[in-house]
Amino acid sequence: MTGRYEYAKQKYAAIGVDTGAAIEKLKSVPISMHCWQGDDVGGFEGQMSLSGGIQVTGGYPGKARTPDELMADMDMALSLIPGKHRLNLHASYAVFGDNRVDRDALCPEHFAAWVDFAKKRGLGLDFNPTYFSHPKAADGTLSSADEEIRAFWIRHGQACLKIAEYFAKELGTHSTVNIWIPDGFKEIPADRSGPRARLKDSLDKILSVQYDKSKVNVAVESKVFGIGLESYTVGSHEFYMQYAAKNGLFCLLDNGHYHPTESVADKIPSMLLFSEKIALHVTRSVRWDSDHVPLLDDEVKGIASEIVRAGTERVILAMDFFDASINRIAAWVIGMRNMQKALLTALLTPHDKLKEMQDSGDFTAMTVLREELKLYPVGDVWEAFCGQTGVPGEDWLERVREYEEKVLVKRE
Ligand code: RNT
Ligand code: ZN
Repeated sequence: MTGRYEYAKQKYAAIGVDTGAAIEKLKSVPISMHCWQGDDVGGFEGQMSLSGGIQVTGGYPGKARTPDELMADMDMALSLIPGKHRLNLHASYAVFGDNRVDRDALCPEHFAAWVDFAKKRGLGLDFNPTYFSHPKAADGTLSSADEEIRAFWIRHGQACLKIAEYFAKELGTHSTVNIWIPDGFKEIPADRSGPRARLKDSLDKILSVQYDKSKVNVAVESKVFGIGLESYTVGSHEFYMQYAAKNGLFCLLDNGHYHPTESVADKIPSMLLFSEKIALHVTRSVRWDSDHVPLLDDEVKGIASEIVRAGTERVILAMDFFDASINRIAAWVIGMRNMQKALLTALLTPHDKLKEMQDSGDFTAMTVLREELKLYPVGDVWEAFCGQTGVPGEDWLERVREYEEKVLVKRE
């Protein structure tokens, strides 16, 4: 292996790329791993099935049913993912003792078990209010025309900011709160403006609570449409892009939420000319927001390239997929590692050289170098990165299989 890494190191050095620096950089890029891949976006409230125009398909055995099971599964996944990362929680994953409360009354104490978990592992926590899978979310949330419903969801958003503030304080690292709502219509609306005006007002009210803006980042996530909500989405891209810009929030781009020919990679450098930071949900974009596990494909590589060119600290990275048709732990590992492989590929690219070629109009040389690079030995650098961070290179599925036999299949 050392021999192969040495060869790769020299090969990259010849085009001005330092593999050691790339590995060190990759170690410093945290990705927020979403808890919801482990239990099909179920959460711990128990009473409702998934709603909000999103859907999980597949019936692979071994879904986590309790906080302990989910935490154990996340540990298993993290043991196979190189580097130090973060956890992304949804409000529906509150760990209640005897005092169950509704979403508008959630408090830090309901997430103490998660803080404890994160502290022991040195992980940061990010957060998401849950505006779906709830009886009051049947006909809209923050854009609802029913003022009582809307007020309930505003209180939920406010409660979530306080919880994220608690995460940041306890863990000594920032916390990103991402707001996504499913609100929309199956039928062509008669009024497109009213719901958006109400959403705007609701967001203003949520953000009007006192919270530590130096530690809590708020992001807003748009989408094109949801299942059963095909004709209109209140929180559209234009809506949130403008809202984020005006209010100093992060605009969050989920690459499953655009038309199939739109490129999120191309949006990143445009957005970053106007905002210091943006946030991403990385998924595999398969027509409707299907939430397949991300592959190491051109789309993810293109996104990673833009992140590296912009500076990795300017793009807040989170994953968002929920596939129940394959082993859920393997799904986490595949998705997270693919994002890292894409970042490594981008870190091993001589961007300055390529840029010079573009600026001087030498598109021949630019194309040749880029195409030759595709067969460079990135895999050997990846193996070295895995070795240095103490996780298996390619032979990790065995461990997932063992865990499946010992733990997962017994859950049915
Ligand atoms: C849904 C959004 C949103 C959710 C999570 C569970 O279309 O992508 O981010 O996937 O909040
Ligand atoms: Zn998303």
